[in-house]
Order: sequence, then C-alpha cells, then structure tokens
Amino acid sequence: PSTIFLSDYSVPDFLIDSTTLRFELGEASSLVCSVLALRRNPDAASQDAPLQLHGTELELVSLSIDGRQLDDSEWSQSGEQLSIANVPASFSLCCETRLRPQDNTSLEGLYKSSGMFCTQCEAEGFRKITYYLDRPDVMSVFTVEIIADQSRYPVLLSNGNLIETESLADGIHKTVWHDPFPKPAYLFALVAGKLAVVEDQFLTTSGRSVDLKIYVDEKDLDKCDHAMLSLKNAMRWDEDVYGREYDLDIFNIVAVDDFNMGAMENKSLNIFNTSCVLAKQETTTDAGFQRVEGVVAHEYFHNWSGNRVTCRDWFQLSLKEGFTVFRDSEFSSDMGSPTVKRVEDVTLLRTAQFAEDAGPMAHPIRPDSFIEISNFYTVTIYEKGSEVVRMIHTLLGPELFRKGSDLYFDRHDGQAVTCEDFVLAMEDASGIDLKQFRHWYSQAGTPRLHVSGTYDEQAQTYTLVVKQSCPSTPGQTEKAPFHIPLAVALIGEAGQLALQLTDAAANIESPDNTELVLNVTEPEQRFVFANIKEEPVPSLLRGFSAPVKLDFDYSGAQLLRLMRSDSDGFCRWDASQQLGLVEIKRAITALAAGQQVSPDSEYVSACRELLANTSLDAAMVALMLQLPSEAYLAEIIHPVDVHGIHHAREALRKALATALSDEFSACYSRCESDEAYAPDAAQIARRSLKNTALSYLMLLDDAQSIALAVRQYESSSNMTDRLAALTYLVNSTAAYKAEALLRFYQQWQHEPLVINQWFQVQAMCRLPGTLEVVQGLMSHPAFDIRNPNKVRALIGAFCGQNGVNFHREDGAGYRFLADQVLLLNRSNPQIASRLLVPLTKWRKYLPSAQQLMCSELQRVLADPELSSDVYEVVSKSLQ
Ligand code: BAL
Ligand code: ZN
Repeated sequence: PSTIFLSDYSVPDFLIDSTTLRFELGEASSLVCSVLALRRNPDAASQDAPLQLHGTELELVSLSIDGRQLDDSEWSQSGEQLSIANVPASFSLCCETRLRPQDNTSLEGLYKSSGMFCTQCEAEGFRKITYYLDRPDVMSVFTVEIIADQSRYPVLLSNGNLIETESLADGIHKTVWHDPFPKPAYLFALVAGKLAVVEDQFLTTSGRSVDLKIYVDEKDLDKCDHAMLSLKNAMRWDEDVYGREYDLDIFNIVAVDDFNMGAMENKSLNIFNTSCVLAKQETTTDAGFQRVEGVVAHEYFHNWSGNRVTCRDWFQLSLKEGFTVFRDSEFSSDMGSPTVKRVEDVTLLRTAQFAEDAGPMAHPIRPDSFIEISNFYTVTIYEKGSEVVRMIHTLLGPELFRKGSDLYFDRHDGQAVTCEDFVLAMEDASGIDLKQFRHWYSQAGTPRLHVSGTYDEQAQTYTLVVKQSCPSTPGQTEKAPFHIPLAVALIGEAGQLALQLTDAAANIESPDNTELVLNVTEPEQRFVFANIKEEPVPSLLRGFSAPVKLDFDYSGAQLLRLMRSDSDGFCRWDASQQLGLVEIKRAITALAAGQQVSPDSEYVSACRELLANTSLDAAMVALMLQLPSEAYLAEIIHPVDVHGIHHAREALRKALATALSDEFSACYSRCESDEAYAPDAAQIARRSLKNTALSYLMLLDDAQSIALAVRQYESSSNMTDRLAALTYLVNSTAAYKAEALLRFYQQWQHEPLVINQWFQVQAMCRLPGTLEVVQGLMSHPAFDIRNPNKVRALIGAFCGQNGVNFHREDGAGYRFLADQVLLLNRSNPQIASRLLVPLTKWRKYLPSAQQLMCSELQRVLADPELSSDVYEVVSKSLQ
C-alpha cells in the first residue's frame, strides 16, 4: 500500500456539475447507472490530462461518453483508478456498474443490514458504488432514482427533497430525490427497507417548517423519543448559539444495526448505528441516553460544520470533526452539567488521546500523510481537534469566537476548505494573532508544562515559572513552542485572590479579576503576581484550558485545599485524582514489599467529607470518589505493570470501602429514590453516586452488600441501575451471578442492544478465566462477528478495557486478539484495524509483555493478504 501526502495535494483536473444516479436494487445483485456532467477544471495545472476516476470492487457493465459507448481500448484500469484519455472539455459520462450489496461485509459503499439496503460513503466508500471523482473537493448536485420491490422495500430514501414517487409494473416502485446543495460524494446516502417512522416538526427562526423523521425497525418505535427531543434541542441550540438554521424542508434519520461508525451526517439523511439513536429507560443506561443526545446533535451540527462548509481533502478531517465535537460538547454541557461533561471529556482525552499521542500512530490533528484514511478517524482528530478549537474560543472569548465562526461560514459557504481557512477566519474576525497557535495543527505529541511557584513574603509577590516541552513523535523530533492558554487562579485561606501581573504580557481576565488566562508561548516564562498577602495555592489549567500534561509539585495539604474548595470544578476533581494517584503509588510500593495497603488518614477524611457533602453536585462527588482508572494510570506509571497497578488499585478501593463502609451505606440509602425515571442531570447524578457507593460496598464481599446488589438488580426499572448491579455481581463471588446472567439473557434476547451490554459485562469481568468465557461467548447464537457492535461489545471490550485479563502473563489474550484481527481483516478491515490498537501500545509495558505482544504483531504482519487498514497500523506500530 502506498502513502498519500498532504504536500502532494493538487486541485482536481475535472469538476462534476451534476450527478444523476439510478439504483435498481435486486436480491442477487443491484445495478447502478450514473450520469455525470463533467468539465475540465479551469484551475487545474493540466488541461489535457486523462479523466481518472476512483472505483473499487466494481463490475463495470458499460461506459459511454455523450451517448457513445466506449470500447475496451478507450479506457484502462490500474488499482483503484479507471483512466479515459482524450475526453472533451465538457461531456456527459454514463457508467453502469453491478454490485452485490448482500456480500459486502466491509460495510462501506452499498450494503445490506437486516434486510435493508444502506450506504456508508465517508471517507472513500462511494467508489464502491460507481466510478467517480471520490474526493471531498469535488462537489456536485445529486439527483437519485431508486427502484426496488415495493413490498420488501416500501421506504426508499436519499438526500434532499422527494420529487417523484411512482408505482411500476410487477410490484416495483420508485422514488426520485433531488438535493439542491452541491456536495461531495462522501455525503451521499441511500436507504431502502421496511421501516417504521416517528415524525415531528421543527419551526426554524425564519419560519421554515421542517419535517423530522426517524426511521427504525417496527419494534423500536418506542425508543425514538429521546433522539427526537435531542434533535429539536440541537436545532434550537445551533440557532441560538451559532446563528445556524436548517436549510431543507426535511431531515431524516435512519437506524441500522450494522454500522462501522456511530453515525453519519449525510445531507438530510443521517444514518445512525442503532446504539446511538435508540433509547428507553428499560433498555438503555444513562450513559446511553447521553450518547444519543450527543451523537444526534453532533450529526445535526455537521449540516453547517462539514456539509455546507466541507473539507478540501482528508488531511483536513479535523476541520469538520474537531469543530463539530467542540460544538456538540458545548451543547451537551448546556443541556446537562457543564463540569461533569468537562471531566468526562478530559478523562477520555487523558487516557485514549494522550496514549495515541505517545504511541506509534501519533499524528497532528492535521496529519501530513496516511496510507488509509479510515485509520485517521481518531481521538486525536476528534477530541484533540475539539480541544484546539476550544483553545481558540478561550483565546478569543465567546463574542469574538462567534464573530469568527460567522465569518468562516459566510466566507466559505458551499466550499471545500482547509484548517488554515478556519484559523484565518478566526484571526480576521478577532484581530488576534494566531500565528504561533498554528503549531497545534502541525505538531503531534502532548506538550508538557512544568510549573513551579514561589512566594516572596517581603515583596508580596507570587511567581509562577512555566516551562514547556513536547516529546518527539514519529517523524517529528524537534517541536517549536506551542501557544498555550493557561488559565490560573491563586487560592488563599478565604478564597481566590485578586490577580495583578507585574508585567502586563497577559492575557484574558475574569470579570472579578481572580482568574487569568496566561499566554504561554516561550520554552520558559515567568509570571509575577503583585500584592499577594499570603502564600496561595495555585489553581492551574482551570477548566483544562489546554490539552497538556501539567506538573506542579503540590503537597498533600495543597491538594486537599483544592479538592475541598477550588471554585473550578475540573481542578477540584483533578486534585482528588492527584491525591488518588499518590495513594495508588503508595499501595504499589506497599504490595511490592509484602505490606498491607492503608490509605493516608487525611485522604480518607477527605473522602468521608465528600460522602457527607450534599451541597456538591452528586455526579461530582461520584467522580471524585472514583480513583484514577487503570487506563489513566498506564499513561502515568512507566513501564506499565498491568497486574501491579490493578492489584494496588483494587486493594486501595477495598481499604476505602472498609474504612468508610457506614458512609457508603448511608450515601447509598440517601440516593435511593422511587421517582419516575428521567435522563436528566439531577437523576443521572444521583444514580451515578448511588452506584459508585454500591461498587465500593461490593468490595466488602459480605452477605449484606451482595443482598443489596441482588435487590437492586431485581427491583430496578431502569437499565442504569440494573446493569450496574449486574456488573458488580459478575465481578463478585456471589453465587447468584450465573442466574442473574441467564435471566438477563432470557429477558432481553430479542433486544440486540441489550444483549451487547450483556456481552460487554462478561467481557469486562476482572476475575480470572474471563478469556475463556469470552471465547465461549463467540459461539453463542447471539454473537455475530459481522456485526461491529457485537465485535466491540465482546472482543473490543475484552482487549481494550479489561487490562488484567487481556495482559495475561501467558500471552493468551494477545494471541486471541491477533486471531480475531486476522479473521476480520478479510471481512471488515476498518473494524480489524481499530481492534488492533491495544497491541500497538506494546512499548510501554514490562519487557516480558512487550515480547509477547510484538510477536503477535509480527504474526499479523506476516499475513500476505493484509488490508491497507491493518497493514498501516501494524507496520507503523513495529517501526
Ligand atoms: N463523519 C463521520 C461520523 C461523524 O463524525 O459524524
Ligand atoms: Zn463528526
């Protein structure tokens, strides 16, 4: 497979003014006829280049230009390119291809899922449908005719407006759709199937009435309300916060079972993985409800950030994804608890994204090269991309940021543009220089800030010295200093101190002058605060103002002060995590020396206070009581001794449970409630704290706690509480767990999304023997390796989230993963390469693990039929 470089970008030689597609959908095969109005691009370097179209795995039936059939000598094919020499300056190309969607297991292009035809074209799936200029900077107006059996496929959908429906002979019918907005092929979509629909309406600010429809399997009609409400909230929010209105009279969502991604923002026809659209209290956890809200909003927001203004090339993917993730996280934050949302986002970033940035696949948010673009739908492009947009928001402030986004949308509406165009719009609208800030787009790796603070009592000054560095990443050894917005406050005995910098080089101030955003731009910088009358505790990186690792040598007492009283929710939570980290490190040392784990009494007292604190958001209390995850610890403690970390963390949890058992019990009782279920912030917070308390109590392994979990399992009317109880039971010694698992399966066997949760609970069980359980479940009738959700629930959860079992010392976990990757490589390369990620991090583990992991990677690499997806990940991870 060859590497594609950003530096090789050139404008397309041809443009496609209009695209007319006719699909004749059949059981054995389907016929696609495309008519493309092509013309030479006046901006192209060459005006006599051959027409080169992308196409893969296609059966070419016929090809004609301006009505004249081409013979075989007039075109040639090589790899994914079909070349036609000697074409006129402007012409109509007609191409017929035959497809076999029912055999398409890659779930790219046109395929069948549960008897329904559907498409997935981003990034390069359209070339599996017909020969085309399958690149995002070729935008065309699409008209689509769909012809299919009426009884099997009563619903026929594509993008834009429905302009014609007709019943034809022999029980066949057709619909014709026209999308007036020019779009790249990756936003094309088609759906044909037997689907039920939930309908609603939305009135835009300017008075356009939009029909909202969610198409699902008949049995799922009762699970669409939350998605519909989320969609309407998102439409209103985008008008209020960004001034963006919806632009067509119809907005469709379709739910499909077999889907590689979470969802896809095709123009006016969003296609969703069922897991990201269906929700009801009996089948869906609170986290599931929140995921639906976030993903529905994300896909909707793409209508502007992605569709109206799209990407010039795939190196610019973060232009639409980073910006849209930022938009959806602000939306979720406004719909629920901002601090909790921020902590959740930071947690994902600091585990998954920091790990990616430190590993063999590290790449800037605008990569310079790739082999397979599907491998770049990463936490870096999405989550770090969002953090970069957030930093621009912080540096500009909300008003100038809005001015910048208005300018960006106005300037580039209908265009395919670059990350540079986005930054330039922000700069032009605000007058703020973002020259140095641009390094965030081109440099990979997580910057590190070393901060030290000195109080001078006599001068009454407090000085922060900030040093920045960034580790080398593949292909990038030298890094220029970043422009880092560092939000700070100084906490005194009675609260935050007024801030007055002696050098006015800063910066953005809070209205009451007690918080500043420092512009960190140099390798080393000094910030001196005047009129500081007591030695403060610095509160740093408030709100996680930049995606960096920050070191400050806090004492335990300072962290306790931040944990108890910092007004910034993120810093308050982070102080609890830093204290937890200290305790875990002590526990590792104690266990290695054969000693008991006994947490520091001040720390236990702080946890006791938290458990009694009813004024703090219950969700925050829950998050602060949860120790840093094993995945986060693996980012901090090197080399990673998975088993040592796991046992120390568990021992510490058990010690806390023992010391605070009365408090956990009281907290559990206090959080019990019989009010009607609602997925709102207050209830979600209460359930989260209740289940955190139960998880600690279960570590006591006594009859009383087990009885509590059994009672919760049996009496819950919502999946959040039921699944939490099941999880704790499965991880316990309770005899009841086998019966609970059986009854759960029997009750929910007809709900695939619930059965996925059942697979996942078992795959994530920390007890020994889980690999054998997982291997056994692979033959369970409910498991299907062709369904990505099932693969993620069983194999993905085991290998990615069950460290202690995946990293079995005999290497059986690694062998298992490599086997599955080799199997999936043939049927669904995207899923295969994604699954492989836990093995690629081999360098950070103990030497014995490294060796075993490496040899499995080498076994994968030796497969002669490796897809470009898997090849890229495995070869880069071994470099
Ligand atoms: N564009 C792919 C799915 C998403 O990020 O919305
Ligand atoms: Zn997206």
